[in-house]
Amino acid sequence: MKKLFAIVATVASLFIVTNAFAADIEVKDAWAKASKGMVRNGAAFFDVVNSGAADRLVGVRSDLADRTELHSHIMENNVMKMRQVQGGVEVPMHGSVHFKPGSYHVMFIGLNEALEEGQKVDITLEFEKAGDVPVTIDVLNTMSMGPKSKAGTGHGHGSMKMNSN
Ligand SMILES: [Cu+2]
Repeated sequence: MKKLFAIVATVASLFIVTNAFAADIEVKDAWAKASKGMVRNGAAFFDVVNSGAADRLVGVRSDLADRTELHSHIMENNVMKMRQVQGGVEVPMHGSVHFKPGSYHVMFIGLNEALEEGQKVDITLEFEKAGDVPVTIDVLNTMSMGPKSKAGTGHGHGSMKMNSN
């Protein structure tokens, strides 16, 4: 009986710890560009907001494409190139990281199907401490600059408002 209690307590504490980490990471405003014609690659963007200790985004996976990778853009000989991120992306304590065009992005290589405007697709971000964080992505028109121009509302203060009643 004592042993059973110990196991239950251990499982319960693991559950609490896992949830505490996951709750610290919030992924907002996730969007991707709709595919054009025969283009088989795509990119997704979002904001990672961390209300806890420093963490690291170490991977991404989806079943949308042959490969789903974390990419960044670098300037090389005055040419913008993209590279797969090595070693993950640091998410600072009580800070945020913005995945946006020309910067960090999630890259879909070899899309199984075109990304259609208005569609929602799912990916999973893998954090070193928070673990797997599922993210739903809105597919937008390629002419859009992102969800901000679409929503027309303030940005980034949603969770603060929720705490202030
Ligand atoms: Cu890329």
